[in-house]
Amino acid sequence: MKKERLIVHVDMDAFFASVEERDNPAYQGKPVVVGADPKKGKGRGVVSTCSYEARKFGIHSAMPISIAYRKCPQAIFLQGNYEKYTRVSGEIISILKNFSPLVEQVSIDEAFLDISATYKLFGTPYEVCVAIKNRIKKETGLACSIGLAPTKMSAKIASGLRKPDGLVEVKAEKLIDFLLPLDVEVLWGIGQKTKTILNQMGIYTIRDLSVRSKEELISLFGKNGAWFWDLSRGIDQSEVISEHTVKSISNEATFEKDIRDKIIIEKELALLCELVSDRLRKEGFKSRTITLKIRLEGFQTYTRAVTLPEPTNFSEDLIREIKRLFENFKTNNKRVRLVGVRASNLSIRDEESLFKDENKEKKEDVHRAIDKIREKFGRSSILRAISV
Ligand code: TTP
Ligand code: MG
Repeated sequence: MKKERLIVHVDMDAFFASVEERDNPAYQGKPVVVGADPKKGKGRGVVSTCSYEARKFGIHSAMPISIAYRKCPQAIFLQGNYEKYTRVSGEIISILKNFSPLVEQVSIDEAFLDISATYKLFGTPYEVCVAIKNRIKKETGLACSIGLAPTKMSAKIASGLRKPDGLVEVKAEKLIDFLLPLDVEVLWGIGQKTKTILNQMGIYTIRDLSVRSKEELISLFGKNGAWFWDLSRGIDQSEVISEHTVKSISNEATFEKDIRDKIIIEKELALLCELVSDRLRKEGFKSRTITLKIRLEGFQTYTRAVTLPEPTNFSEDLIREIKRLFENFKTNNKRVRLVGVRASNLSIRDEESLFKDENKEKKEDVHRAIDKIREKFGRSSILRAISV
């Protein structure tokens, strides 16, 4: 069984218009339309977005600006500042990264987070969402809506349900009940064309779809049919892909000249272990598989790996394991040209019950303190004896 996931979808409310209102208090509470210049009703182009106040007049994104003008000539029409919105978007993503390293930005104003491994640091999953909303409000002055659910698709649907300033949680045991009454078009991949075909078959809601056989859907829509069938039952394994979903962290060094002296090689390896464990801690990971890479004179390259019973990001663990791998490696009296250390099989730092082990926690505190000192004074200020 796959572990239950907690996915958050954040979508800013009336994004461009809200930024404009924030920066021009005189606009607040008024209908604000961002888009093409209406030129007193003769303008061409469309509405990018509008404030919720303007939506009361029937104005919406992608509507011709001339129609928007006709519906509400007294609205504040702005051409917008894309550079500014991009900057604010970046600020929001930075805020989100405080709550999980797994953040996937999907458009200028929306992102997914996988908080399965990190929510305990902040309270319940619901409390994480409240904290995200508060922090975005406090730091950017803007409101967002959030969906919290076991899958990406349902989180996205949930965030749209109580806009603006909404927060909707769909618990795993309620996922099917949540999906069944919804219109089929909310399912990912169902556009106007597919919807029309489904409607012709008498399928309007997800419930209608879920009672059809998988084979029937496959015969109609090919591979997509299987995907629709899964989605209608809440099955959606798609993962939150952060910009750099890191698979491994490694550092290597080439000696200025090929080396035979084991002490020098061990010193270099210890330094590489320090660098790798620094990066693991900084990026919030622990690793279970540590790999030694050795290139000998003549360019033959070898790797030796060990998988640990428990993940770690402590440099002394890496140094111990790498040292052992190196001791068991036969150089056949050849000189070494390059060495490398790789940490893979990564998990997010707080995934395991790290708070249960007091000793471990203290050790982590020490490492964090060392990291801080290094940040301040440079990495050479504290190095374990062997790598000095
Ligand atoms: P959306 O999130 O779709 O809309 P929104 O944030 O304005 O409003 P909502 O509260 O419903 O989420 O899009 C985000 C921004 O992208 C929006 O502020 C402007 C821009 N955009 C366009 O320029 N053209 C469009 O057709 C749409 C849909 C959005
Ligand atoms: Mg939005």
